[in-house]
Amino acid sequence: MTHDTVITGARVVAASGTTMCDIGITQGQIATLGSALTGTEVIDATGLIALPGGIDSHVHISQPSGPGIEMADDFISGTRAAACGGNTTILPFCLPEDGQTLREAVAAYRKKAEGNCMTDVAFHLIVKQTDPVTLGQDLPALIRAGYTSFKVFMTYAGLALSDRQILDVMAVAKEQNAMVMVHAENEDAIEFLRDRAEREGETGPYHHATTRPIPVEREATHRAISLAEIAGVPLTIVHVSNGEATEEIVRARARGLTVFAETCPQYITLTASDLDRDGFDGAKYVCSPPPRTADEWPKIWAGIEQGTFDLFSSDHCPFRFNDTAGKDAPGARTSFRNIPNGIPGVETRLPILFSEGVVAGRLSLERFAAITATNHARLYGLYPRKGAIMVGADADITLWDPTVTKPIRQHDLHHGSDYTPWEGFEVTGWPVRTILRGKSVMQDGHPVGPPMGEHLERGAPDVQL
Ligand code: DUC
Ligand code: ZN
Ligand code: ZN
Repeated sequence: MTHDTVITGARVVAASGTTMCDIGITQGQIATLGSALTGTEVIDATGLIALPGGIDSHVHISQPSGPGIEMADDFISGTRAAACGGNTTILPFCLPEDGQTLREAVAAYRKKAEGNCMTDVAFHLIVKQTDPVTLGQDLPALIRAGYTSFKVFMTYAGLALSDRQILDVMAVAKEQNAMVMVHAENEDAIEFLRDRAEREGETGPYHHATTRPIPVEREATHRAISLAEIAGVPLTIVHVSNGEATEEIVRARARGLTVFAETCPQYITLTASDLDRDGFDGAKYVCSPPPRTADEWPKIWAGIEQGTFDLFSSDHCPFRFNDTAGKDAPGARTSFRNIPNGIPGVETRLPILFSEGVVAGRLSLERFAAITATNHARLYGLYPRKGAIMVGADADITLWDPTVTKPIRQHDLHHGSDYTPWEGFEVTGWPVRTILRGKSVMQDGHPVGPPMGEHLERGAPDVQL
């Protein structure tokens, strides 16, 4: 059988293990893994590593961010950056505007994505209200239509849900078989600390970090787990930043609870001191939970290596720095409260983990594939179509050159932000080709081809990782 495309010469990180083989692709799917395959197009990948295309299950794109504030990425630039960073699927969050129903928000978000994506996409929902229409009609209908995961917040005025509301939402997840993702930080504790900091004149970007200390996250993590236990649902704790919150997850699992956990590059490479950089530069690092001290990095690494963390995502939440619609928002220089919250990272997530994890000898290629692609596909209902190199799956493959060493530079990136928090951070290993359903969407650092990304149908979460 002649294939449409054959990739030859690569070390292939397949679902069945890592092996030297050819990959035969026909009609956008992996048709054969074997030797001496033939194809109309032949991609010589000698010296390269073929990994499943990255799935970044935590990104924010074109998300409503408050009056006068604009996210730096829409679907065009966000998925372009994702593809250039070795990703083939991303899952952004659909957040209703004030006054919009969840169903209206999903319809509008679908429209924004349509025809504009260089990767495939699927949406999580954000549940910010618990009225009878949302919980009784919209949310169940959307879950049944394949929006099988949603995020709830324990912080932020206008987004934070009370414990009772979280339980009510979890009850819907249980009934409809959806995954609840939790942003775990204690809003009242943050408000107390913010008010005190402002009274004492501690208003610079650094105090974003001092007013969201580790106990704020540890307590909320414990509470979220307890609420999920009471409701009888699995849950995912997103963007875990420190060792104490990680311990809560380890303890919960030891009690037999089904808890999944996600961490991100910022929690193994950045510190709160970055928020204390000269002038207003610290604003470039304002995200929640905030980066901690370097003492926390080995604790997060231990969680990555030992399997506490199932997911390694970017939490890409991009704003421009030199922009009054971004980090330089009105009032941002007089109080950290007004600095838009989030950092760009969809294009740098995989190179940072490859370099710091695989090249540094902390992670096997198989574990890298699991926490950057396979587990995301399983947990969010995209497996076996997505997330692994195996016969019958979509031909979503990223070719890596493990020998390239270079500093990360804003100049080389494709996101809409005007900076990267990792400027000058040196990495070894870089994706040189991203293949989506058999077609190259990035080659040698440049986006190629038309935006062929599709919105994906999703199934129920697979909680047997
Ligand atoms: N939570 C996120 O998941 N992303 C950005 C900001 C936030 O609080
Ligand atoms: Zn969050
Ligand atoms: Zn996020």
